[in-house]
Amino acid sequence: MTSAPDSIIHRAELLRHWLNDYNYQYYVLDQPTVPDSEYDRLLRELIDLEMKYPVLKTPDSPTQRVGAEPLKVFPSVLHEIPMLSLDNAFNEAEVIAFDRRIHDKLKTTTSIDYCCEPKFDGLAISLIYQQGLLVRAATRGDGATGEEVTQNIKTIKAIPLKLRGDFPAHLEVRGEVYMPRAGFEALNKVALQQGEKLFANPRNAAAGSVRQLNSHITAKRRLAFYAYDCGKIQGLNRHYETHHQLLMQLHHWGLPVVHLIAVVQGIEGCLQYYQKMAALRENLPYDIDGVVYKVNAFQLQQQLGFVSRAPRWAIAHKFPAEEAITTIEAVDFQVGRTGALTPVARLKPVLVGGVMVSNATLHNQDEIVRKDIRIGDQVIVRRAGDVIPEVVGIVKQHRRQDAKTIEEPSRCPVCGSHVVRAEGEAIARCSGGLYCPAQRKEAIKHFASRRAMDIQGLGDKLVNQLVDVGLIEHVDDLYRLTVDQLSVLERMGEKSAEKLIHAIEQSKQTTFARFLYALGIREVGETTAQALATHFAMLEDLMAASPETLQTIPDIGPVVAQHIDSFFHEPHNRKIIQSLLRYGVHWKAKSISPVESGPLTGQIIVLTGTLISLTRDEAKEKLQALGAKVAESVSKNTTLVVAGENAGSKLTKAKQFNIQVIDEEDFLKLL
Ligand code: 9MJ
Repeated sequence: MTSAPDSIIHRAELLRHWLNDYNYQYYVLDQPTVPDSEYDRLLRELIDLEMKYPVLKTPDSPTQRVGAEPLKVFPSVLHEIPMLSLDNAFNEAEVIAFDRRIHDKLKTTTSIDYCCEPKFDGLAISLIYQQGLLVRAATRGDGATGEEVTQNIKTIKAIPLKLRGDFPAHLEVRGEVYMPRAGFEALNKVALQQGEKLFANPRNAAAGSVRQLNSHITAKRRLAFYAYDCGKIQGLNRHYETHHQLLMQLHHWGLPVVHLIAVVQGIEGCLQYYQKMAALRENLPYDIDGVVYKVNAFQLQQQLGFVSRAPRWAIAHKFPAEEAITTIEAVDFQVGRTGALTPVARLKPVLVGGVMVSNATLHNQDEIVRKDIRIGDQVIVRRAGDVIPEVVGIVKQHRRQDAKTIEEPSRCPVCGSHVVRAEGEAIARCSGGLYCPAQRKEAIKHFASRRAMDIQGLGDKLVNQLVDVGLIEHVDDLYRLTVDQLSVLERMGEKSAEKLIHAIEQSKQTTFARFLYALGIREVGETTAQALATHFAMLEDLMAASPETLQTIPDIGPVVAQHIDSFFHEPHNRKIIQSLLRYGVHWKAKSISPVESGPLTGQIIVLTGTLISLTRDEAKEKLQALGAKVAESVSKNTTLVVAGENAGSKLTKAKQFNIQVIDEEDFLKLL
């Protein structure tokens, strides 16, 4: 490569420095110092220099933002620390309950300081900076794995390619990529002129732009970014005590942080902040769909921890949902995975908060009766965030004479089986079970879904098609499919068939929790599946567990325990599970110690009796995180026994073997 004369090297350095500075002044400080034309002129000069002397290109050069060769797919990447979502509160009572839970958990009555932030309606992104350079950007994905979108993210001028000041060696910044309203309107205006499909709202436009395989297209979209959190940080030379301090530091490192953040005292302060933002909302240059409250002190955040996929120390307080009025043209009953019949209103299409809505749920027959909804009625339709739109009520004064009452069918609209409704239940169900093609289809869709077995490319339409032509009946049949069978399907070439077979093959390697979730046991969602997978070392143990044993697991009550028990007692389900395992569905056996080394490495600890301050599972997790192995029974290899209240035979045995025994107080000290 041709080396450049010193004067040129120097000029390129200067240009990079100026351009990066102008960007920072414009996007982070919100104080532009030069006109756009000057920026463009300098950028052009740098591009020309780099074209002539490619050695001059550096990863943080502003020219690196313009886009690269189109990608075929986004590589998937594992987040260093899972990216959490936020719990939602839809009214003041839920916010007050959140604050109360925090006080209860912290056992305090003094008011908590909260950091309040606007809630952006965009796409959550993780940015990794190493030695100050942006090296990786990824979407949140399912929280554990996301899609790598570095090249696209580099086109967003608000995101620094290089950090400023005294940055740590490794920094993961988290925030939201969003599309300001002006950018959104401009985009749709062009789309309209060119007869292309319009984006429904700025959120979809932002997500669609970031997930573009061609980064030249992303570069043309007017995207912006605000940072609101950090993931892993290494090599930090000072300590931060609060979330707000960290946000200020992010700002100093050159990241945009919204100026509307505020630290307030107590929940009263939060509610005042909410009112202020609700009043400001309309005049902001971007959409916000609520505000976020975060416990400000990191020490308290740590004590509060997480539940499922959200932190206990934060909540999103959503603005009220958007509503519109339209007419119900018809009502259909949809059959779900568990046979539940859901009435769905077919509406005259209407825009609700920027999204065209033509279907809305009526929930169940009791709701229809309670709200006195009839076909032909004018109704209020509401949508909030990503949830399915619902019919809230009717406009009574517009009731037409010929409005028709809605009858719940007595037979399943899909398979003709009897519809039954259990005593006291609001939900009517098709009694066809797996005889009913609708239930089978839904079970297979659920099995294949992203959070379950994650069979990429096996969408709803394809499942319907496969069941309709009789290629599959149950989930295990998926693993019998061949390329030849698939290729004859409509709109399925050999290439796509091969791809799907490959994806099905790949899905065989899964996790215990995903597998349990995929089975579609009633009321076993991801959290319960995870709790079951944590509790039981092996599937056989779970299948043999009694409802009583199941109820000892956190969050599993008598109803869920009964559903799990019935599921595993049903011969048909056992057969399908066996068949899945025979086809090679597998997961890594639970390692007793997930941590390779820690202060308790080498220790084999047994927990017995009742612990007061934490559950058995929490204690186990904590010990494992410190490197210990946690065993179920006392043996000669046991190094320590933790005895809670009413400890029994394990304690006796420990004494027999002369093994050290500690009580709960000492155990907490040990942790
Ligand atoms: C948004 N969307 O504006 C968080 N968010 O914090 C803000 N999201 C968040 N914070 C932790 N302001 C997880 C998500």
